[in-house]
This record gives sequence, C-alpha cells and structure tokens, in this order.
Amino acid sequence: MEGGGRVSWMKYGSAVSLFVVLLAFWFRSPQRAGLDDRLDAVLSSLLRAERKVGMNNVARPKVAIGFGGCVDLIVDGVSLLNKIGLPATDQPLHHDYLENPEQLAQSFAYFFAPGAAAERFMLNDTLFSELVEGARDLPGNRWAVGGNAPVMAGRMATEGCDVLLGGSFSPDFTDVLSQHITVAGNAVEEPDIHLILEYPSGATWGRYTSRRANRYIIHSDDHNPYLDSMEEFAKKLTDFEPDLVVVGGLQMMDNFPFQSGERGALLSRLADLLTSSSPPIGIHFEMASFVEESIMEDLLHYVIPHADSLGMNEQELPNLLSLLKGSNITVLSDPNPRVATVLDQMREVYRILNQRHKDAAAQSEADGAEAQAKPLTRLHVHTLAFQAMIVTRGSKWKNTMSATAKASLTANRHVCGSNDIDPSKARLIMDDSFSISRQEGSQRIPLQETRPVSCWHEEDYEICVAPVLVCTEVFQTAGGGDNISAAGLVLQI
Ligand SMILES: *[C@@H]1O[C@H](CO)[C@@H](O)[C@H](O)[C@H]1NC(C)=O
Ligand SMILES: *[C@@H]1O[C@H](CO)[C@@H](O)[C@H](O)[C@H]1NC(C)=O
Ligand SMILES: CC(=O)N[C@H]1CO[C@H](CO)[C@@H](O)[C@@H]1O
Repeated sequence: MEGGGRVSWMKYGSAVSLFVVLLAFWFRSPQRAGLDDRLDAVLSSLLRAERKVGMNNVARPKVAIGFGGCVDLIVDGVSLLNKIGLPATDQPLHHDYLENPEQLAQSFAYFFAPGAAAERFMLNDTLFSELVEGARDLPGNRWAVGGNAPVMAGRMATEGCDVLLGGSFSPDFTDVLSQHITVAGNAVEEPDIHLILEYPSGATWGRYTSRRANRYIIHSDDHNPYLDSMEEFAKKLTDFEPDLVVVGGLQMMDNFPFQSGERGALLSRLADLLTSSSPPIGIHFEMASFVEESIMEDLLHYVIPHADSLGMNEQELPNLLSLLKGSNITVLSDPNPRVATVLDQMREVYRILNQRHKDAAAQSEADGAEAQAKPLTRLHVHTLAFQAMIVTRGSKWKNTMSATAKASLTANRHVCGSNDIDPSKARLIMDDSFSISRQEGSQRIPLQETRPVSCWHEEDYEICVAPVLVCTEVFQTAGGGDNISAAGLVLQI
C-alpha cells in the first residue's frame, strides 16, 4: 500500500514540479519585466537629472582636500581570515581597537553579520604585518590608491576640478595621481597600508552570513594620524585660492596612541587653518567611523563648528546624533535604515548644530570676541538604498536636486566598478513610497520613476532624496562614501 502510494506520488511528482515551475514563471515573469521597466525609467531619469546642470563652466573649480592617504590592499575578507587560520569566533564583540587575533575575530564577526561598514586601528604591529603578508599573495587581491582625501581628490579631478591634495606620499604613489592634482606634503618612503576586507552579501564565515555587501578596514598607520602634511598644505592654500576646502581622513587619529595633549594640539592647529581664510571659503567635513568618545568631542570642538557642510553614512549619522544629545557613541546601527528614520536624524543634527552655532555666536558677541564658527548649511547622508541631502535655502550650495541624483548614480558606478550603469546588475531596494518623518500623520511621497529625486521645503532648508540603483555584482564597497560625497559636492560648488 505504502509503496504503491509512493510510486504514484513519484510519477506525478515531476508533473507537479513542472506545474509549480510554470506557475512561478507565470506569476513572476510579468512582475520582473515590470521591475526592469521601472529600473530603466529610474536610471534614465537620474541620468537626465545629473546632466541637467553643468559644472561651473567658466573655469575649473578649485578644491583643496586634506589629509593623508594610503595604499589600499583589497582582499576578500573571509578568504584572508581563512588563510591566516583565524577560526570564526562564537562571540561577536565590539572593540575600540585591535590588539590580538581573538579581538580581530570578535570585531569582524560583530560587523560582518549585519553587513555594517567598520574601520579599526590595529595596535599590534606583528599581527598587522602577518595580515599584510597573508593578503599580499592571496589570489584576487588588488592594490589601489586609498584614503579619504586621495579618493575624493581623484573623483573631483575626474569631474573637472583642480585639486590641491594634502598628504605625505611615496613618489610612485604621486605618479599615479591625476595631472589635475597637486600634492602638498612630505615625501615618505614607506606609505601606510590599509587592509580592506571586502565581503559580498550572503558571504559566510563560520556560522555568520553577511546581510549586505560591505567591508571591514584594518589600519596601523605611522604617518596619517599626525596630519603631517598640514603645514605644507597650509602654506600652499593661500596661493591656491580654493573655492572649497574638504577635510577627511581624521579617523586615522581614532584610538591612535598619542602622547597626552598631542591630538588636541593637532586639531587646534587644524581649526586655525580652517578659520584663517578671508573671505571665508566653503568647508566640507567628511565624517568616518569614529569610536573614541574623546576624539568625537574634539571634532565637535575643533572641526565641526567650522564646517559649512557635512557628509556621512548611515552608521556615522546616529553616532554623531547620540553624541550631540549627550549619550554614548553608537557603534552599530541599522545598516539599512528607512528614509523617515534618516531624515528625522538629519533634521535633529541640523537643528542641534545650528542651535549650538547661534549660542556660540551670541556668547562671542557678549564677550566682544570675533565669531569664527559657521552655521551648518549642507548635510549629505549616503546609505545603501538612497541619498539624502538637507541644504539651507539661500546658501551658497547650488543644484541640490542634480547633486543628489549624481551622488546616487556614483554609488552604483563605484560599487559595480563601471562608469556605465548596467540595469541588469542593479536593484531598487527603496520602497514604492516613503514617509518623510516617523511622526504620526507625516506625508508619504511616492517614488516616481520619471522624477525619482524628490525635493521639498521645510523650515529654512530644502530636502532632496534620491533612490540608489543598488549594485548587485559588487566590485568594491570601500571608498564608496568618498566617491559619492565628492560627486555630490562637485555640482554644488
Ligand atoms: C600580537 O599578535 C600576535 C599574533 O600575531 C600574538 O601572538 C601576540 O600575542 C599579540 N600581542 C599582544 C600584545 O596581544
Ligand atoms: C556610557 O558609557 C559609560 C562609560 O563607558 C558607561 O558607564 C555607561 O553605562 C554608558 N551609558 C549608556 C547609556 O550606555
Ligand atoms: C566609480 C568610481 O569612479 N570610483 C572611483 C572612486 O575613486 C577612486 C580614486 O579616485 C577611483 O579609483 C575609483 O575609480
């Protein structure tokens, strides 16, 4: 009886599965075609928005960018950890910096599973050398010019700017830079190396599976934490007469074993540099992964008050906000947040920083001192699914809609590693509509394929949101934020 039942089931089984496959095809295919049409429409509309404004075509805009740089050694993260024989830990744990293999395993596991971007200082030179040696002959590895400042410089030069780059590089490093980049800094023999452990979405390490593509960066710099190009940069800055100054790469100071007072002195010197120009020029500060509370406090004191514009990702935004609200650093946040959540956090950062600015200005007036700090007039947040900007109305920043579109396109171009966007390697993960705030009764904005960048006014600013055509065949995630931020800035100078 039983056997007979099984035979007949098997006989029909294949017919049933064929039917299931056909059914699935019948259900999915029109939907998939619809999705493709939608993607094509969004892509062509974003490209149109990007092209809508040219660059300032009178002269090449001049941008001065600091600080530092390195050589990136990019590898598949899991392959490297396997090669050096580091077993997957069963205890994901956050560490401010890394001292031994066990901490590396725990820290990597902590960020790998959610797929959150992270960057940590390695205090153990022996272990760092072992990792670099392991990565050197790992198949599929790549070397690239790295560091926030050189990557942003490269993108800006490609987009038609003349760039002054503050960093200390080796001669062969300087040779590969664009002819539109002038280096200000000392020559060094051994450039700092950053190990970039990339992983795709769905990669596995032990019992962990990554929820999205991202990277874990390990650095152990000798030059960059000291901002040792700052004096040369300052000297050349006056003659260069930049239209915009960009500051990035300061996370190399995070958890670095400075002598007491050393870091404060360096950042205070930077503050002098940022306030020395007259008339004042636009200053953009690109945040990064910071975990040391005291350096974040220093940034809030020496750097952020002098910046007109800030750029950051979905991890760095809640981190800055919690610090501004007097809470602790947040090391790990949702790597795929909703638009409403991000916009609420952006509004709050914008409001708190500008309130601080007003208070400081009132204070200096009362003291009869000259106010040096500036209000924040631009805030750009890059996430996997979308780009969002807040720009003060009537401020110096132009073309916010096109800049948001360009930032979004650059996200795909960078991660896929190709200037031409292939819709078959892209996916929209932003919902069909989004709420502009988590407050109850907030307006919902539909994502219109033919007008994918949504912009509207609130208070004294404009907000623009653009969906990202998320790359599904990842070439590289590291450096994404820098390319995206620089691309967004280029159209706004
Ligand atoms: C540094 O790393 C090596 C392994 O590469 C390890 O044997 C050593 O214990 C580590 N040092 C410290 C201080 O943890
Ligand atoms: C903040 O950090 C301090 C020191 O590390 C800790 O004692 C405190 O519990 C933390 N507070 C919160 C709210 O996490
Ligand atoms: C997509 C893209 O252009 N990515 C670039 C990011 O910046 C680096 C450094 O300038 C370039 O090498 C990448 O090609």
